[in-house]
Amino acid sequence: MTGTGIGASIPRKEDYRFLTGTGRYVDDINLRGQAHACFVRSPHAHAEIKSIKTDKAKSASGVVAVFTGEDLTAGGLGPQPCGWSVSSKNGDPHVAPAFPLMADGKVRYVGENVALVVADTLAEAKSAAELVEVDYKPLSAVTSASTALNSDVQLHDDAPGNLSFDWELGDKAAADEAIANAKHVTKIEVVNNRVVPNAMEPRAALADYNPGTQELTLYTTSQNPHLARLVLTAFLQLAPEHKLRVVAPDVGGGFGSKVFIYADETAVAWAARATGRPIKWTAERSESFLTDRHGRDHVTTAELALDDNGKFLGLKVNTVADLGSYLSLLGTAIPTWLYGPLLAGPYTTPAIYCNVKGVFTNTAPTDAVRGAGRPEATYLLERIVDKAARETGIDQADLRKRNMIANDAFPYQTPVVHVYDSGDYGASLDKASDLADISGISGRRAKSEKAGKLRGIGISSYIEACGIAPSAAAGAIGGGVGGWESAQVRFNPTGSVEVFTGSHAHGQGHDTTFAQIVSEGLGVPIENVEIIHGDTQRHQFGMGTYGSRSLVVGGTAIVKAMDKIVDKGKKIAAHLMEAAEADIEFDGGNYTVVGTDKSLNIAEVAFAAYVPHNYPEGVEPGLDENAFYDPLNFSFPAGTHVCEVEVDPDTGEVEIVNYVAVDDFGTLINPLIVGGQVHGGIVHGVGQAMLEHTVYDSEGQLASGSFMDYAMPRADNVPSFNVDYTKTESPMNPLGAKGCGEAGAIASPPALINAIVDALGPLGVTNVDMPATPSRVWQAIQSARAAAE
Ligand code: MCN
Repeated sequence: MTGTGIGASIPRKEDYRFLTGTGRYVDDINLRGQAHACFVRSPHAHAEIKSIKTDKAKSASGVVAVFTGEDLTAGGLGPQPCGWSVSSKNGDPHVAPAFPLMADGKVRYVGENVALVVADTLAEAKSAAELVEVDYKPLSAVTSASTALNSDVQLHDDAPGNLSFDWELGDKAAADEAIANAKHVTKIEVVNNRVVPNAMEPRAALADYNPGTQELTLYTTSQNPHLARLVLTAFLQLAPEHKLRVVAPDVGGGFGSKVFIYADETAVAWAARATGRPIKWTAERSESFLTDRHGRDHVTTAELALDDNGKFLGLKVNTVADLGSYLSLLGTAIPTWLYGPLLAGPYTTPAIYCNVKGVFTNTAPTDAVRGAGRPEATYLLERIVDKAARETGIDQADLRKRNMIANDAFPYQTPVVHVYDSGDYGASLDKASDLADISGISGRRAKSEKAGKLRGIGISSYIEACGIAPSAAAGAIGGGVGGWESAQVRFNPTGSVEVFTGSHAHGQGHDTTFAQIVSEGLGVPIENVEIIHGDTQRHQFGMGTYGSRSLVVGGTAIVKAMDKIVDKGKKIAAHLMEAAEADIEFDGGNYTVVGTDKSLNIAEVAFAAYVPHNYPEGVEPGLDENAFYDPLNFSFPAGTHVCEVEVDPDTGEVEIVNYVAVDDFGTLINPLIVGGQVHGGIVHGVGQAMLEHTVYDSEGQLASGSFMDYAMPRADNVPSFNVDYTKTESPMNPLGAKGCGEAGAIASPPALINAIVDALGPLGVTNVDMPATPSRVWQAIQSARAAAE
């Protein structure tokens, strides 16, 4: 398509400011008289705090104030909430120990907040932080969830065995029966490694209190400023909702880690009011490593039952999920409701059972990181399906195809909650297989062998649930908030349009794609459309951005508001053209009297709405409409990714030589942006699968707490991707769209690991855990060779 409407691959409007250094991030904002904050953080993973002495720090040069947890509690601030209730299989609610804003007599992970120092300059705040004297009594720590379940180390008195919940989903008896009667059962144990989200811009806060109006403004790096305000006011008692303004201006990436409002930002906001000074805090990279919410960290065993035709009969999954030291906002939801219901994948497996134990350890709390639960489900499923193909001797693509849900089976009810909206899973698999030339792999393998290398190819057919979430569904399974989104579409008198959305863009290109939707829907030039978000004072309420929801939920809210604008405009146009409303058609920005050449542009109608000298009786002036949209279902993007690797058996080095992604995101608003999201997602997953290794040592120190120790993927770790699409429109939203922001991160880890296992298969290797670093791959090769001797 040409032009700027839906389907046009236009460059991002926002790139001008990002590429010219004129973006406005929290740290770019400076207020008169601002002071600076530095946190004193626990150096111990587990310790009692016997005393905290702040006198020396308080009298240090430039210090404005020093606060501890006692001050915050005395100031009325509550503990940090967990926003999702999960029940154990015996019906007990999950155990939710208090998560204080600052350590309360005990610290439970390295980096936990112990005190806050505020000073005139950052250097003074840092120096004074060194003078805060904390007397710790170190305790033993436990940093692995499986160990924690049977450890003498107890993190919380109210969580015996460090267990928060023992959750289940599905039909255990049916899965057991399928396994008992199967022709073949494939068993697997997989580790889904812990990852640190590492957004380009670290978390930051700048808080400003106006004693005249009692208004507190918090500029912060949030993916959902309205939700932050809700948590700060409803749960943390920071301020009344109408007296707190949260602004998330340009935000340099989040990847899930900025969904939550953290203790640091909360403490800074409270301290600004307590001291009467604006206070700024920007996390340093090592603080981010220690204190941003981490993701994944599952150990799972599973069994897949197959009949003699390779049909999946049942799947049984047991997962131990590391929750970290405390329950984060969505910490209970990610390894349960965002994981278990995805275990059907694109397949017809009739009996599925999943058990998840959520466990506390002396590590940073875990929560949503790009994909959040869905990468873990997909990784397990696509690894076990691949293993089953090897064990049964059925071709990997063929085994998947035999088990895929048929095209005419939609809406499709899985045995684990979800009803899939639409899809053609076989089409993506076929297209990806062709593009990756799977059938030609033996020739390429032979060539690699001649060069002393091993070559392998891996498939990952995924499905994911995005567009979180239908409010009733979220409420029914323990969610604390609704999943709707809101929009306001406002015509200005001169014909430009301002669109306010509760979604928040921090790299996803909403300024462009949302403007494309509005430009097409209202027939207004795209340069006359402004997308406004990220400020609780400018837009009434919204649920923010996560779970690839912004287009399918937020975009639909915009469509609904536009519908109201068009309808109201029709009344005005009918009056101005002296015609019946029923005879007016709206198309391409023009209201026309059917069958005549009488026509008015929507900009003329907008002007009349604000200068209503000649105006229909009973119609309000103005052209400004609001809509709230609550989705009826999730949307279910799906696809197949194929990865081809070459492994150097002497060094264990893996090179990704080809990567094909075929995704179904329904209608694409902007294929250029979607392609970018797919690229970013794949690299995110490749990082987890090949490089990113979060290591806590036995004392609970984060041994991989910097970019020197934690390898993020770089451009030379990936090839040029071959990205393509299939299309089944989602019937769940008027755009027919499905979300795309997480798909790459969900699909790519199993594609890569399956490719490595395929390459090493001839040596007898059946498993390589993520991250498949050269040393791990080399070791797997050595062990296989030793076993073969
Ligand atoms: N889009 C489209 N056509 C579709 C689907 C989406 O044109 N069929 C466009 C959308 O209009 C939007 C973009 O693609 O401009 C992503 O849309 P969507 O899938 O709705 O995802 P969200 O906008 O809700 O973004 C959230 C998602 C998540 S959950 C994470 S994590 C993530 C991601 O997006 N974090 C990101 N992508 C990121 N990209 C950047 N640069 N930075 C992050 O932190």
